[in-house]
Amino acid sequence: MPESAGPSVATTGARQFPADFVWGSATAAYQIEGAVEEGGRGVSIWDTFSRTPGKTLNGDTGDVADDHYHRWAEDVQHIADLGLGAYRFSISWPRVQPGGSGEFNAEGIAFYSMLVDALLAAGVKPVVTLYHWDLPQELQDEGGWTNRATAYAFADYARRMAVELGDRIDVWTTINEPWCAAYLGYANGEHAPGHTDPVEALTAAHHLNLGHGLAARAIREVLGEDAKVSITLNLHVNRPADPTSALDLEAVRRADAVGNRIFLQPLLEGVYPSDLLADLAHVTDWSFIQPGDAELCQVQMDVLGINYYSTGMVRFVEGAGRVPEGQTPASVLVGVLDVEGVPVPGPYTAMGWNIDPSGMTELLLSLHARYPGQPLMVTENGAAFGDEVSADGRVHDERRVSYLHDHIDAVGAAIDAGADVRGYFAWSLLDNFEWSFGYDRRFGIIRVDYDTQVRTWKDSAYWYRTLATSGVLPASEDIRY
Ligand code: IFM
Repeated sequence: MPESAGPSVATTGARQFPADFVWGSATAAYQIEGAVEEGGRGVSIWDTFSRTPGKTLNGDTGDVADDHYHRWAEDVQHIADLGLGAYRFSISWPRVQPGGSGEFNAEGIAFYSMLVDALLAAGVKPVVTLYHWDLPQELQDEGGWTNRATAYAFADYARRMAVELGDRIDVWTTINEPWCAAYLGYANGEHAPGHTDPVEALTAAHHLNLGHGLAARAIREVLGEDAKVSITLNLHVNRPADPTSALDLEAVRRADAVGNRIFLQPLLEGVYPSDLLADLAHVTDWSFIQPGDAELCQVQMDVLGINYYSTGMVRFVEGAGRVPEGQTPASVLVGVLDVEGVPVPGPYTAMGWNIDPSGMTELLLSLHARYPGQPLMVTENGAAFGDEVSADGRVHDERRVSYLHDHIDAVGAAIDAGADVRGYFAWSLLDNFEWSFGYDRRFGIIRVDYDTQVRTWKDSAYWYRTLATSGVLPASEDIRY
């Protein structure tokens, strides 16, 4: 059990956040729950994908993960002990509706109801994500997100969750990172369902946008206009390899259109960008976007969730284009756009992602400039490092503390410059199943021993507690056990 927070932090010269700023941490169902064959849960595309040889590092699956399905009470206690105001988690669609349509599963719904009640009893606001990539396999068998019907099935599921969990949820986030679901899932095959077809990916991107609009409307039909709805996007900060090159600046525009504005513009403006449609006219006729769809994608959002980890760099290369090994691609469709990802200078995290807090400020301010009235929330930010347990039994993850410090400072800088940022969620509460990287990459501020399931607070958890309970950014060295 963690020791007490101790005296409050000295405030001289330290960055102070607004009193109502929300400090939270985030997880996702498939990454932590385990118990994939318990409680009436159906099969998800990640069960299928991770059990397919060669798809994940070491053949890891989410079968057990952090065993959160059984240890949820302990995990809620950690959240409370951290002094967090909110907890962002996702609902496993196949746990509450095993086939993705038709019958709902009372046992699955009861699990989330219990979790929500426990959070509220601990004074923690539940921030729910309805889709964090674990599509029911039965829907994938019908085409998954390339099938327009999936967007409507998603809205039905959202409606039922609104009925079941009702006003106990603080923020309803429809979808986490549709970019990953569409492009990593359907274009480069790195994520479930593992397809490699650019047109499928663009179709999926549209149906995810549509699913968001339909689901948000369904939630508000059940709970009224005051229900807070949101979506979480992983937007890309793309920089030109040569800032003086008109062609490289053109590459940035193309990568921005296919990576960012394909989501932002329908969701926030009710239109698809005309430059995007033209850029990819040689790949698709976009006939999967039906008249009136773009307008349906747009709903007024109480908060726009932003996940930020690193920056990207691109250049224009006629007729070619590959994303460098180990780099986060500016877009997995860059190849068909004569855009090439360029290695970004380090330092790097264990994911191979460059560490650049200035991108956080830049992204928040660019969103504020484009959508001045739109409140923002950083729904994920964090870093994987090769953490070790030291001889003293502690995990001295100073690189993670420093990463969090610098990025939260960058959020503060954006607020100072006028961005309306309402909260910050550290990714992740716990070490967990990092998708195709399995358990090899640890993002948690709490360590999980996967043999014993023992949770151990890393130094970053102690540091984050000081911040969450004071609202003042502690120095990176300020670890209070
Ligand atoms: O673990 C993921 C999470 O599921 C979605 N956003 C990025 C994280 C780190 O890769």
